[in-house]
Amino acid sequence: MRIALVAALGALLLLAAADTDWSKAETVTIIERDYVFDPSNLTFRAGTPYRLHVENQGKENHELTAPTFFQSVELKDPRVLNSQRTEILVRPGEQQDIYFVAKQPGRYPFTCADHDWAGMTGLIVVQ
Ligand SMILES: [Cu+2]
Repeated sequence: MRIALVAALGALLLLAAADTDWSKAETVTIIERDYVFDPSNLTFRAGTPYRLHVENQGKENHELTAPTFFQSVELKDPRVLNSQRTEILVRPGEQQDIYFVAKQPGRYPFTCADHDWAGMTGLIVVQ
């Protein structure tokens, strides 16, 4: 009896994790230019689904490189990131969406891996 109850609870927890309603995701837009993120500071609430809309309005490729952040979130579709799950590439004039739920409050610095030397950096805060 107790084992069945534990199994049922486990199944419920799994369902809850898989049950994120992405249609309710809040959109946050970040623009990439040569060589800056606008805005460079982003704040998210843990447990809330977001659509992070990344637009490259520059003339060069830009990444949004955030290894610790991307490891710590639930992603709707990890395939939008690179295979190491550390960054997303957006080509000039293109845009990408990352749907995620942040799990862990904290401060997560990010960069464009190609242009951190030029000051293309920012900070994500999860509350
Ligand atoms: Cu860049």
